[in-house]
Amino acid sequence: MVGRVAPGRLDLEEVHRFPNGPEDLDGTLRWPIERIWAEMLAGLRKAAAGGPVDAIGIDSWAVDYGLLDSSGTLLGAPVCYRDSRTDGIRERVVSRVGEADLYATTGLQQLPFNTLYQLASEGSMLDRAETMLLVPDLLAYWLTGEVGAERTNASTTQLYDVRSRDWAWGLAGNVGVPRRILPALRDPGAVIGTLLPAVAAELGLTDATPVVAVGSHDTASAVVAVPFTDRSRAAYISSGTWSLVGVELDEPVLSEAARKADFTNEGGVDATIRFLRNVSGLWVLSEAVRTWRSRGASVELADVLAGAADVHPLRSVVDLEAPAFLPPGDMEARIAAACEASGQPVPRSRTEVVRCILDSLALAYRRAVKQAAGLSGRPVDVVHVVGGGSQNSLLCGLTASACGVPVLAGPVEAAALGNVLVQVRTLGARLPDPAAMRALVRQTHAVVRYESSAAGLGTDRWDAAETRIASSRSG
Ligand code: LRH
Repeated sequence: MVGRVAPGRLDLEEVHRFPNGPEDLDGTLRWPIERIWAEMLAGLRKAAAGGPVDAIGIDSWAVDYGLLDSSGTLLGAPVCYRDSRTDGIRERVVSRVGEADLYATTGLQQLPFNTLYQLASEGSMLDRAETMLLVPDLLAYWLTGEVGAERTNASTTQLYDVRSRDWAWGLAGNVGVPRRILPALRDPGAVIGTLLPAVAAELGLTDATPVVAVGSHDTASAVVAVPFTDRSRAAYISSGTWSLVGVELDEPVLSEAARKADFTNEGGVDATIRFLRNVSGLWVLSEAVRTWRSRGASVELADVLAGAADVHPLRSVVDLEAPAFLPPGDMEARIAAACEASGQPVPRSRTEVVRCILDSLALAYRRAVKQAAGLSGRPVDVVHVVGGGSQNSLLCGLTASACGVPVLAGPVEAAALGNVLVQVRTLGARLPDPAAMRALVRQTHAVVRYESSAAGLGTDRWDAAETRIASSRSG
């Protein structure tokens, strides 16, 4: 994405896009990092061909990393968090360090794939590792030769102390993560370095081009671009492969209730706290579509979504946060199994499957928005939806209905906007804080409003749907 920013102007131009997904290499799900790197360079070359590039910023999904040896060589392509290597590891680590202590230090949701658990599954590989670099930090290292850990993404590792804002050294020692592999932390807005001469030459850019640390966790960048008018009365949903549902705070919430609700306190840009829950996302829908296509069906997303709008609402709902929906595979079959287990009708057609996914997502959003409000003591008058899901009008309408408040949908490319906004501030733009950045987003990007009455479903319908899956959730 090329961003162009000036007073009253904030544009994005998509110059290059490529598909990305984990690949099964020798029985392990890994990211094709060499291809990601090559595609990233291809995109930068196209950007450079279009005019001067003042700076570069990288954000990506969280938690995954590459290990480098002492010569700076990558020890294998990063393993994808959806790989089964972490099965059972969380339980082992938690029994050793204690769940309450873990939460008091890191304030993090217990996702089985947190970096802490991935590292704990590495075994002797850690002996060979000199440095661990999260994916955006790894790509920035290849661009600049500089090693470091950007703070918003470091905060997702469960190895970061949310109060001292340093690595959780004691915890790392306790679980056998060597001190040396955790690099120095850097703040969003810092200049990481300039392009290595060879890279600059290959891209057609000057080697004075700075690479800026942005909110390198995609969700942190997306939250920067949520067009809040009053963040103290609003929740956000960053809706893409995952859905991150929460509120922005100045201080973490580390209460027992927050721990039990499994809420996370991730670090945001400008030392804010992203108090949120990671509640599954459109991954389940995209995997369902991928599976249908792999069996020869010609399925267009727009068609199944249009069909799903006419399906009887809330007929069957499932707990999309269940571990069964994490790995790649046949989502229709998993949904059928979950419906059977909870005594609900099994969706019979593709549109019924899609409707079940969207109803279930809206139900999960409702739960998380209510919890975010209750646990933070904040009222929620409006829910902002950003990311790919903001273009899904059926999902947005259902979300407004489920949450009982209006939804403001957009911008769709929130992460790219937040990324660019932090870069231009470093370059000198007068955007002193996220509020100023959000004012510019509001001025330049329209949102679509969905009323809570739009789907014609009352609170009682959502309550009843919740009851149907409550037993599977508590079990
Ligand atoms: C969203 C995201 C999310 C993480 C997950 C691994 O893209 O970064 O915030 O939990 O990917």
